[in-house]
Amino acid sequence: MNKVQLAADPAPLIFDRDRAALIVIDMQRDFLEPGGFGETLGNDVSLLQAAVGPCGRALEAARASGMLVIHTREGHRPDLSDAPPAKIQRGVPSRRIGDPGPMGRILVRGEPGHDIVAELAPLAGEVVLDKPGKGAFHQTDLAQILGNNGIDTLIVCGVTTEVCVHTTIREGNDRGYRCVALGDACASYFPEFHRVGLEMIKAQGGIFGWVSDAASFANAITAGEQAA
Ligand code: C5J
Repeated sequence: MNKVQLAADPAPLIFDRDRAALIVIDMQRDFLEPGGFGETLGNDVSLLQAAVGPCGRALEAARASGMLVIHTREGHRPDLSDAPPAKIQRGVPSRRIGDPGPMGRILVRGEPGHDIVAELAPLAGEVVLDKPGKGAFHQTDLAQILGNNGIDTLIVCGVTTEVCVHTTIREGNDRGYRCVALGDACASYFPEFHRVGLEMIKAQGGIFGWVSDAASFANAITAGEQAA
């Protein structure tokens, strides 16, 4: 048991470092770089850059402590057989899922846009989880992986705060995991949604979980290491 005390809202959280996983949600070129899925929806993708540095700090600390690291990627099979028509047809994007773009076909697995940004590239041996939906539990083997590793606490960062980060935290919370969002390591195309998304997680005594930040997480697991 490697007990860690994490500064968080609405209250500090004590967890076992050996039973925690860092989940980095969808830090993909399709969301963060011009010409990808995020921009086709009319968003200013530069707003997501704020999360890159803090995600990197959280990753560095998790790697140094030997914590389980999981990267997720939202995307679809090249034949789009796992993409719900309602998702493909929704809205009036400049390009739809599967259409060719400057980083390859939009939100399709194996295309350059589907890759995780270079700064946060997964290391050999880290789990890379492809998901067709917003939540990381939906139609994936995440629960199996977490169960096999004895995980009970999820430290979550990535993009976007109110969409895939929130959906994953809600899914994790309902499945009995302690879920912590690292606020500065999350970002949204809508700063107000980011702010309110984090508020929603920690409201009502932590209705979905806790909110902390990358530096507090790094300090906590490093301190846990020294005490171990
Ligand atoms: C979105 C995501 N925003 N990763 N996906 O469509 O949050």
